[in-house]
Amino acid sequence: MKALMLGYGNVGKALNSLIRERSPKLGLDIKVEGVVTRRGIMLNQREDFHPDKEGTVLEALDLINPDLVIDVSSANYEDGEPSLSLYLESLSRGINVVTANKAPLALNFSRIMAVAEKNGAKVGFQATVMSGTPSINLLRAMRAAEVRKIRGILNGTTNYILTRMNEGLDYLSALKEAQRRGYAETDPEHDVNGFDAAAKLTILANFALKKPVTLKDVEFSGIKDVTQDKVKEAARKGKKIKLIANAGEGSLRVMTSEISPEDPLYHVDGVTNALDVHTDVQEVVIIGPGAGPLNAAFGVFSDIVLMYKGTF
Ligand code: 80F
Repeated sequence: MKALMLGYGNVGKALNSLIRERSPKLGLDIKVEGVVTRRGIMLNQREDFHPDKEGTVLEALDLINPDLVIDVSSANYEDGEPSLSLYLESLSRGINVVTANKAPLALNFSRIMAVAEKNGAKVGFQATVMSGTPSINLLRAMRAAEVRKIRGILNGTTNYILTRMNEGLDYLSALKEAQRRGYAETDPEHDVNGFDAAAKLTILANFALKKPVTLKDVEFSGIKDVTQDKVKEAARKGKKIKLIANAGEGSLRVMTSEISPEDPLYHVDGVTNALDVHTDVQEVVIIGPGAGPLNAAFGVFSDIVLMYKGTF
């Protein structure tokens, strides 16, 4: 199988290693024949990116004619480009897409899925929500139930920062640690102002609650007004401040909240994320790493394995 990859940062590099190391054991024959970044197109596989050619990702699509397109490029919340055009063109040619990039889906979920369906192509997006912890793919397995409400901690960077602040570290040092560990977005403002969690909630609302919403429909704020004093004050009351995403009847919201130990989200610390899904049959809570290059790459790779070796 020929693959074209857009983006080659922390996640792209981790994914390349996963594909190389794990595909043979799983009976998958994947060859990444092209990698595109802002610097051009790399046609021969190398550990470090060196462009072999100038050109855009759409030119690379024509050049390589892949079976699979993988998007591990930075989120562009202005218009979702160049990823959006890449998905629409690939899907209209019947080429499957797997992505870790939330922006195109948070801005144009319905449009992308309609093109996929019309052309019998698939879109994998597990890594966009909770990285390698099955959230989207858990929901795929729960299709027989009707999802009524979703609540979660959906951003690893902010949960890591809040946890470290609770341990006494200042905000900026905690953010720097999260960046060093590869948890943060290319622009970390997208994490701390709630944008990233709002994008994930938009994707979940579309997929699980079948609401045709976009990022504009989410009311969100981040953690920038959380001070050390506020964290300490919450701790004195036996509580913790968490950035909570909520989607239910009518409301789509991401905001900080003081929660107590009885709340299943209270014990979710560090880069760990959690998703509490209420369906008409049962409530399911899933907890696991929400960020990290290997974790996000694992989410992408899991989609590829499910697409070609399982059911999707
Ligand atoms: P990084 O900045 O390392 O790399 C981005 C790559 O995209 C670079 O190669 C860059 O050249 C390329 N690129 C940017 N704009 C381009 C353009 N216009 N054309 C071509 N190439 C372009 O970013 P990461 O960390 O590798 O992330 C890649 C994608 O994975 C992004 O969309 C992330 O949102 C997504 N992702 C990353 C995660 C992580 O842990 C997690 C899941 C998805 O919860 C949190 O705290 C979240 N911040 C993490 S979610 N790194």
